[in-house]
Amino acid sequence: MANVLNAPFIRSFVKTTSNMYRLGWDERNGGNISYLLKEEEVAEYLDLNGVIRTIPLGFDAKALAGKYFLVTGTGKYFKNVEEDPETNAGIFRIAANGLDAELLWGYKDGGKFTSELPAHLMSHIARLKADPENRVVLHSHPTYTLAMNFVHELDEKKFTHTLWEMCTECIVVFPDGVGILPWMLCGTNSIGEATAKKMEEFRLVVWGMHGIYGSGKTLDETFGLVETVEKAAQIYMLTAHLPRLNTIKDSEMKELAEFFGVNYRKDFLNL
Ligand code: 2HA
Ligand code: ZN
Repeated sequence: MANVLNAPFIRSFVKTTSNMYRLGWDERNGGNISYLLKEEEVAEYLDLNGVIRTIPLGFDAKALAGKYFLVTGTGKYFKNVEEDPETNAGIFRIAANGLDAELLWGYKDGGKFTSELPAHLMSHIARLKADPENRVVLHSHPTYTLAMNFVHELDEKKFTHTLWEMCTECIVVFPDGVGILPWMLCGTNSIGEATAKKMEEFRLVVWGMHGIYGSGKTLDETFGLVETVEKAAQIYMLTAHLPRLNTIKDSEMKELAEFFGVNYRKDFLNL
């Protein structure tokens, strides 16, 4: 059987965690990623009957029973995934009862999946209903997005509108806008349920004064979504205290969305 460390899904996972770390978005153990794998791609590298351990999930994920996930480990640092993926991440299947993770690879030091697994799996359930091709959920603490949380109203329309105004391509990249949750205790089923509810409508969800969740079909696409929000937030934070002489007008954003044929949140523009 081929070495799983050479699998494209591990290579792209490692590359993503390293990029996020180097961008300063995932200090210490900040951030987590879950990647829904296809059974046939896992079977190329791992014995599907070789369950190493069974780990209780702590919530009901029956809607995902039999599905395979590659997920960062709890307490683990994005910085270290590249040099030792097998300790810092794991691959598991959701058991038929929907209540356990059946570990097939990883968490080598006896560890387990991220404490934010409820938010991840509940978001996967919500996103798969909106888009059957959705495979990635990622959480991060991007610097400027977080800074913006402290100085900008945490209102979905106003926050999205400000981001859209900051980069010409924003309305095309995330026409569905950004959902926002108020500050909440993290690592709980409650924040997981609240995140998943927002994910029914948005691929991006800000956790007030904490960070952001993004979802998408591939790691690149999902990373790119968060990267685009972060770039817009950076422009905002670099200019918010200066007199604004120019802006991208709502009529221009509409023109962009129509030219690129994206289904944008019309109620987030003031036309
Ligand atoms: O896993 O970012 O929200 C570390 C975190 C918790
Ligand atoms: Zn976090």
